[in-house]
Amino acid sequence: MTTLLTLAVLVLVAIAIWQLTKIFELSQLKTEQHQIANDSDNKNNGYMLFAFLVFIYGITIFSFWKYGKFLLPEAGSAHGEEYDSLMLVSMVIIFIVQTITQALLHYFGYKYAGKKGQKALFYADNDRLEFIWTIIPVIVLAGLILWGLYTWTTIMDVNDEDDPIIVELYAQQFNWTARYGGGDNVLGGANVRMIDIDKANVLGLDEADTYAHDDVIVKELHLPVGRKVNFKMRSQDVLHSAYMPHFRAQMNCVPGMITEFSFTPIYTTEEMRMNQDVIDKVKRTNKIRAEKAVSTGEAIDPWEFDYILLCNKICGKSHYNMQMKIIVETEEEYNEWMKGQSTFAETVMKDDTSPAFNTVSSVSIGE
Ligand SMILES: [Cu+2]
Repeated sequence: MTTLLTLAVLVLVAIAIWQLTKIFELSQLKTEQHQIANDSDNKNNGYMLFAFLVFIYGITIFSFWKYGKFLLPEAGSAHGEEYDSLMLVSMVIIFIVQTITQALLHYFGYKYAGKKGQKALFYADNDRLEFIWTIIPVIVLAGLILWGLYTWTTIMDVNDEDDPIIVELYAQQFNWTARYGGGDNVLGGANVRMIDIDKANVLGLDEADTYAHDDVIVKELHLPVGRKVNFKMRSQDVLHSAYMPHFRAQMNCVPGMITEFSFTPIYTTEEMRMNQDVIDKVKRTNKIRAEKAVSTGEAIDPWEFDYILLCNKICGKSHYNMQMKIIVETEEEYNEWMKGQSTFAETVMKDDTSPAFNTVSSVSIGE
């Protein structure tokens, strides 16, 4: 590898020296005539501009066809639709404008290529043209920005209306832990200084705070469909980012402060598995898995779709594996699941050796 890099550096240095001597030659008065572009060179460059335009459009169409299927499926949260519309409209406008201006750029390069004896026209200004190309972007951008600001403030408005469930997402290198407020739906006080590894109080909950006693700590996030969730994020060590792509949600987790995000899941995991895009993705993934199983001779279980919480800040060597499964289910299923969980008082505070978590880590942490 080092040899290859050294060779590459040497080649690049050689090219740089060659180019420098050429510039030096060109800057001399007695330049040879073949170094100056003639009409035929200009014309060829004009054709090449068209060829490049075809290449740009070709690769665009190819990318849509080949990679379009990797986009996220329909949003699984109430605010997701508005977010997606904003994204789609912005992208469509950018796409149309770029397609037209790119074509014009290349066409003008061809049409007004240098010709012997032809001089460029000095054209100082045209008020009407200036007005048109100023006012159109102003109107379009103002519209997009206002719509964007409106969407942003609606999504980011975390409030206690509609009786939301309060859930803490706790980030640490390299896993997530979730905590529910329990019966009173209020999270007990916690601080990293109160972390007690011997007692498995890994979230640093305040034992003296009665609100903490019924808190439920889990390693798999369950959410009832149609009920608003207010997330409160904490980080133990470095910057992390709670990213839930299917819900169009992301919020940084910052050590020393609590950040918030709120959304309402609208489809259960089961319903999302019925989505055509998800079915196709599962099929494609399992095909790759099956091929891999044949080539390696190892049995690989087929993959099933699940909502997921990922970390979206490069927070260390196992960042890629920092994830937690999210299960959206009906209210009854959620209540049933919640009944089976033990509280902070029943686990850590009893001072026994049982683990603080209800569900043993479902995430394997790679090296
Ligand atoms: Cu992280």
